[in-house]
Amino acid sequence: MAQPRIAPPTTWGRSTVATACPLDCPDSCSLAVTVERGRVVKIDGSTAAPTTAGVICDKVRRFDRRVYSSERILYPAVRKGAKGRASFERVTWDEALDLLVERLEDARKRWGSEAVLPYADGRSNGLLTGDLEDARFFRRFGASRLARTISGTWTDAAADAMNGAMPGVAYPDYEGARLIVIWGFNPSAPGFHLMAPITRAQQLGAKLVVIDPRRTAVAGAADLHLPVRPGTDLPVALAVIRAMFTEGWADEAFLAAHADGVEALRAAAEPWTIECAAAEAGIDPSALRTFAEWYGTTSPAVIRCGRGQEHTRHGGAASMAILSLAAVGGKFGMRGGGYTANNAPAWGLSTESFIGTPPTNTRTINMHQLGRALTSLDAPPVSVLFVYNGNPLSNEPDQRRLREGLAREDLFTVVHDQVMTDTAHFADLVLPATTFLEHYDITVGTGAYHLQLVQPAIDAVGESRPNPELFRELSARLGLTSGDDDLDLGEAGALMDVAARLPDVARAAILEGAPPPAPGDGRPIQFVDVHPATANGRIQLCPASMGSAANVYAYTAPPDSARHPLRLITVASRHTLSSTLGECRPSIVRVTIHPDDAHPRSIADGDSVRISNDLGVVECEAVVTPEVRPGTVSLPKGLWSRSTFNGSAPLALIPDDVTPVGGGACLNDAQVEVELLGRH
Ligand SMILES: Nc1nc2c(c(=O)[nH]1)N[C@H]1C(S)=C(S)[C@@H](COP(=O)(O)OP(=O)(O)OC[C@H]3O[C@@H](n4cnc5c(=O)[nH]c(N)nc54)[C@H](O)[C@@H]3O)O[C@H]1N2
Ligand SMILES: Nc1nc2c(c(=O)[nH]1)N[C@H]1C(S)=C(S)[C@@H](COP(=O)(O)OP(=O)(O)OC[C@H]3O[C@@H](n4cnc5c(=O)[nH]c(N)nc54)[C@H](O)[C@@H]3O)O[C@H]1N2
Ligand code: SF4
Ligand SMILES: [Mo]
Repeated sequence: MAQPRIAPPTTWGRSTVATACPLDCPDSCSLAVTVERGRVVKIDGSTAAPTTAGVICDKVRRFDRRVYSSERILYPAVRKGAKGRASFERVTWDEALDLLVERLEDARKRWGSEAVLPYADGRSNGLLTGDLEDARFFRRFGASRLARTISGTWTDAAADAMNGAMPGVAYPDYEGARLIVIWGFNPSAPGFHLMAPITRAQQLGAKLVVIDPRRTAVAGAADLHLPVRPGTDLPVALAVIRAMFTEGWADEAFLAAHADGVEALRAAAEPWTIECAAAEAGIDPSALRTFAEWYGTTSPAVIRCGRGQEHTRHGGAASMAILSLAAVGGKFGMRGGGYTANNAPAWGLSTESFIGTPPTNTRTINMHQLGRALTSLDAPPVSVLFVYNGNPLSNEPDQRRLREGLAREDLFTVVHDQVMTDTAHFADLVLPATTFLEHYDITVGTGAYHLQLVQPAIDAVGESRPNPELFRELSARLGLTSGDDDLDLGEAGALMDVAARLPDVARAAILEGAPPPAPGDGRPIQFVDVHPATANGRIQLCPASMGSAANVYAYTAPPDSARHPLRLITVASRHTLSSTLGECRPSIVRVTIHPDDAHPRSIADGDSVRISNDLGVVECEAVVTPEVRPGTVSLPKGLWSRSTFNGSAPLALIPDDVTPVGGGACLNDAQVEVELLGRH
C-alpha cells in the first residue's frame, strides 16, 4: 500500500505542513501550518480544499493559544485535594495506567463491567481518534454504552429514514439558487464559508429567507426574516406544506413518481393554516404567506437546515417537515435546488467496519442524562467514568445534578483531555491528550465535501498521547487484545489500518492526495447524481420507523410560565467551538435580551443580571438589543464556569428532558426569568 504523504514533525528549521481542521464545524478547512524550531508559528487556511480558499476562522488561526496554553495538561496527574478543587499531583504514565487498570478491574469485580461508563462525544474527532481503538476497548471490556443523541442525531435519523441520507447541495451551488432558505442555522458562526456563495447568489438576484428567533448577520442580509418563537418550526413548516398543496404549488407529478407517505403528510399539515402557524410562531402571517409563495413558485430553491430548531421538544419532527418541503415542491433535479443537512454520509464510510469488534448489548445511558445516571443508578452504579473527546460539564443539561454526580466520593473519574476543563477539575486521574496539530486523523466534512488527512505539525506537547495509543495500551494491559488489528503499529500504523478499510477512491485521497472522490465531483445534483438510498428508492415522507405521522407531527405548545416567562436559547458563538477554546473567552458572558423585555425589568445594556428558573441560576451581564425577538433571551453555548459571575453555565437552567423520539436534548426549551443584579 502507498505510504502516507507525511513528513515527521520537524524539530529544527522552518517548514509548512499541509493538514486539515477536524473540529466540529461543517466547513472542514484545509490548513497550512508553519512550524519553526518545533513550534507552531502560524496557522493559515490553504487552497487544497476549494471551499476554504485560504480563509479560516479566528478560532483555528489562533489555535496555538490552546496548544501552548498554561492550562494545557502536560503529564498524567492524580487528585490530591477535594473533588472539583483541581489539586493534582504529577505521576508517570506507567503509574497512571497501573492505577486506571486497577480501578477498572476493581469496578468489574465488585459490580460487573457495566459499572464502567465511557463519555465521549467525538464530533471534533475524525475516523482515527473517535470510534476506533476506544470503541474496541470498551466493547471488549463490556462497559455500559453511551447513547450519543446530540447534534443532528434526530435530523440525521430523519434524513436517513426519509431519503437514505441522500447527500445534499454543495456550497458553490448555492450561487445558482434563486431562493435560499436558511433555517435554524447561523453561518456567521459555524460554516461561514457558505456566506460567499449566498452573497453572490443575492447579487445575481436570488432571494434570501432566514428563519431564526435572532437577527443574525445572515438574517440582517435577508429579504425576509421570520423571527419565530423557538420551538415553533414544526407548525411553520407544516403551514408552508399545507399552502403548497392548497395553492397548487406542490409538484404532484414528482410526488407520485418518487415519494411515499404523501397523504399522511398532507393530513398532518391540514390543521396548520398560515394564520394558525403564524400565531403559534408569533410572526406576521403575511410574512409567512410570502415565504410560502416564494418557496412555492421559485426554482431552483435550496434549504440549509441547521440545529437551532432541532434542539427543541419537537425538533426532530420539525427537521422532517423541513426536509419534506423540497420533495413537496419538486425542488430536486437541478443545480442549486434541494437541501443541505449532513453531507458526511456521501462517502459511504461505515464506522462499524473500522471497529471490527461487534457492539455489546450492555445497558445504554443517554448522554444528556449523565447527571441523573451518576446520581441515581444503582444496579450497578456508575463506578468508573471515562471522559475523553467530550466535556460534559460545559455541554450537558442539568449542570447542578451533573456536578453533584461528579462530586461523588465513590466515583472514579478519569479525564483524557488537552486542557484543564471544568470536567477535568472533578477528575481523580487526568491524562494529557494531543491536539489535532500533534496527531493523525482522517476528517470527513459534514457541510463541505471533503475527506482529508490530518497530520501532526509538531511533536506531542508535554507527555500527551493520542487516543489510539492510549486505548491500545489499555487493551494490552487488560489482556483485551485479539486479532491482527492489535498489532502495535504505532499511530501511523493505525492510520494505515483504517485507510486499508476505506473504499479505493477515499484511500487514494488520503494517502496520495488524489482529488476528493465525492459524488458528482463534490457538487452532486439531488435526483441526478445522488438518489434516495431507501429500500424502494423512493422518498419516505412519513417513514414507518419514525412512528405514525399523527404521533410524530403532533404538536403541543410550550407551557406558558408566569414565573419564568422568557425562553432561553443557547447558540454557537464565534469565540469557541462548543466548549473548545472556552479557556480563551475574554470576559464575563452577556445574555441578549430585547428592549421590550429589558425595560420593564429595569435592565440596561451592560447591567449585571440574574437568570433563573427552578433548576438553577446564572449570573452574567446583559446586552439589550432588538437582535433577539421579544420573549426570548440568548446565551452562547459551551461556556466554562469562568464565563459567568457565579460559575454556572446556561446548562444549569436546562432540564435533562429528552425528546420522545430520538432521545435528543431540549437545549432551546428552557423557560427562565431575568432580573437586575446590579449596575456598574
Ligand atoms: N463558531 C462555532 N462554530 C460551531 C460551533 C460553535 O460552538 N462555535 N458548534 C458546532 C456544533 S457542535 C454544531 S451542532 C453546529 C451548530 O450550528 P447551527 O446549526 O448554526 O446551530 P446553533 O448555533 O445552535 O443555532 C443556529 C441558529 O438557530 C437559531 N435558533 C435557536 N432556536 C431556534 C428555533 O427554535 N428555531 C429556529 N428556526 N432557529 C432557532 C439560533 O438563534 C441560531 O442563530 O455548529 C458547529 N460549529
Ligand atoms: N447549552 C447548550 N449545550 C450544548 C449545545 C447547545 O447548543 N447549547 N450544543 C450541543 C452540541 S450540538 C454538541 S455537538 C455538544 C458538543 O460537546 P462536546 O463534544 O463535549 O464538545 P467540546 O466542548 O468541543 O468538547 C470536546 C472535548 O474533547 C477534547 N478533545 C478534542 N480532541 C481530543 C482528542 O483527540 N482526544 C481527547 N482525549 N480529547 C479530545 C477537547 O479538548 C474538548 O475538551 O454540546 C452540546 N451542548
Ligand atoms: S473551525 Fe470551521 S471555519 Fe474554522 S478552520 Fe475549522 S473548519 Fe474552518
Ligand atoms: Mo453539535
